[in-house]
Amino acid sequence: MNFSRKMLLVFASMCVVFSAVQAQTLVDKLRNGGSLSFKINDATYDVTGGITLSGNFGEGDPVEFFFESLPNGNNTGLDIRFPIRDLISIIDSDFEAEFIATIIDDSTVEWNLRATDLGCVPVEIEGSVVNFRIDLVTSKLRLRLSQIACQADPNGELNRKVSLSAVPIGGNAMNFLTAGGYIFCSELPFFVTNARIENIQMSNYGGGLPKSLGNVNGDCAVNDDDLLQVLFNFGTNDPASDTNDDGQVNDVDLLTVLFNFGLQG
Ligand SMILES: [Ca+2]
Ligand SMILES: [Ca+2]
Repeated sequence: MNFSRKMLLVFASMCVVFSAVQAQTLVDKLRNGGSLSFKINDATYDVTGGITLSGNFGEGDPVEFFFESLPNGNNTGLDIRFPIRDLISIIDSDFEAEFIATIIDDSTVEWNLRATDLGCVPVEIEGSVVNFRIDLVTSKLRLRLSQIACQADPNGELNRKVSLSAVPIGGNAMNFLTAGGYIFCSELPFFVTNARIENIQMSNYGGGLPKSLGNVNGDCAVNDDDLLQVLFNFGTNDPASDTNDDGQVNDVDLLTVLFNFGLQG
């Protein structure tokens, strides 16, 4: 064992002994996970104006939404940006929707979307594709987090384990999507059409800890198991122990484990 590795081991031991695990809120755990597994199980839609329709969406496909801090956001690290079709599959547009996060309390996050001028986009309505000039989309989602046992994503979407469930609270006032514009993309008054999606039922999961935070053994904690795995694979190219995917297990990966030691997903 060379000198630098000895020093790292000493440093490692000190970090483990003195590691003060700060209390993490459920919102912190959501952020640490890096993404949300999002799945709509059902929702109702009501369209009025140029056409009148209502019905149920039924079950959608699960989607992984990645967290970031967007320029228009509140620096929560929980904003989400994605093509609008990932949320509402009947809108065939890659318009990037920006859901801005607000932390309501230690276990509740609200996301708000306001998008204008999506242009003339194809929308699938009851099996037919109709062009819709969408001038305004608004949406709000308020999700309450609760801790669940560390487990594989029940939606089958994330490639890490999850430790949080996120369910909508506040009813239709807090969970909806509206779209307004002109059906057939025609700016005549009788083509003005508004749509509202509500009664949203969802299964969302998050939390857990990615490999990039030093959780190399795929559970929901950064602890001595991860430290030992990195030390035993030190100097190899073991992909599971390579926290930053640079092809080497070295000091950088060890420090990643140490700096995040004590984190719980
Ligand atoms: Ca671990
Ligand atoms: Ca590495």
